[in-house]
Amino acid sequence: MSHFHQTAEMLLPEAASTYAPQVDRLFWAILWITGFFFFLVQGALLLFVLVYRAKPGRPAAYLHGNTLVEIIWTIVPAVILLFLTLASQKVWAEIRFPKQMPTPAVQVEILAEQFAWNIRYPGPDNQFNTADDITTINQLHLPVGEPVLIKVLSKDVIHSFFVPEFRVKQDAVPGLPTQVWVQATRAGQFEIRCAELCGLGHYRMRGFVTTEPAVNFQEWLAETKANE
Ligand SMILES: [Cu+2]
Repeated sequence: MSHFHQTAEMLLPEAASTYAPQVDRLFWAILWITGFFFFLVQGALLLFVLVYRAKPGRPAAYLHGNTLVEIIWTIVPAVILLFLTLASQKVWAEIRFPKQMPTPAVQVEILAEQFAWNIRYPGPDNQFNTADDITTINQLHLPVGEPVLIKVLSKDVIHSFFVPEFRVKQDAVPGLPTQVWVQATRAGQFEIRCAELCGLGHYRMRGFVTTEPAVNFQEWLAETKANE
């Protein structure tokens, strides 16, 4: 890997989900394109301000417009935007379209409330809200290498479930259950940050994600159940 790429990757949180690299590629593509045009336009602006500034004896020019130039500066951004839309759409569909979500190995429900994350696993019967459910507060454990379906709910106001390393950010809206899926690619410890200002305690609405081998995950579930 080149030195540049190492430096660039340090600007983003580490990638810990299967689709994180695709999201990052889009991010960099958009940043490079918009960055290039930003400097191009600002440079031209500066140049024009200097070159065409008021000078004694030089009358202001009257320009009615230039159809050719206008067509070019409309078509070029349109083509770029179309390209970005198509590229984004593919990734978006893979991550967010329920029909394209992989069959989950594990399901978990996350109920946000001021100011905590209530986490619920369905237990052996795979049904939520039954006696064998396993519940925790602010402690989300996931097995590495297995698709997990996360149901996102809210008890009170709008929160947002955000795990930067997974490249997942999903609003938790009262009355509107939503779902995301994630497959962790490495074992580690990450944070859930609430990404929607949800009240005075918003700053301390923090959860913890532990990704671990499936065996350890199952052990943790059993332990958590036993300690309930
Ligand atoms: Cu919140």
